[in-house]
Amino acid sequence: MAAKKLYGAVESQATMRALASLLEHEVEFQFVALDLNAGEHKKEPFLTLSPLGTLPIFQDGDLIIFGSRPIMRCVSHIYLNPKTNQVYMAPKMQGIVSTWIDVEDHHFDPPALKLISELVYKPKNGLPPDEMTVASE
Ligand SMILES: N[C@@H](CCC(=O)N[C@@H](CS)C(=O)NCC(=O)O)C(=O)O
Repeated sequence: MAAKKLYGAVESQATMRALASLLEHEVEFQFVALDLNAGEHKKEPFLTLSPLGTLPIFQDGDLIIFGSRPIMRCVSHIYLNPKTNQVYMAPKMQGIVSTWIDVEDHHFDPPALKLISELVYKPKNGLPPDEMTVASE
């Protein structure tokens, strides 16, 4: 069994972010698919790995990281790949990168997720989008 594991769900966009980073850095790992609908991620042993009960979770030996952005940052530092050139070594540049990762996480992602839900998933399931929500985002 691989020492490195990504626990996630194929329908989770946060899992896809972590997956993209691992693949981009050519890391060998085992993908462990959890059943979100069955609430597998809210039960042990996963709750110990991810106390907020969210996916994805990355396990690399004794290192456990939850949250797609922390996983991406960790992967890009541990498995530094000169080809992808994603890591700034200069502390000032790291500060700037942290700022914009935070902005994306808190200001771009939440409205984007609402729009995806209204404009992609609802129509896919035969439901009309909520025009008020779409307009407000
Ligand atoms: N900011 C977190 C969000 C994690 C998150 O909310 N993941 C969703 C799947 S995309 C999840 O675990 N949902 C199940 C739940 O919250 O019960 C990240 O990027 O990893």
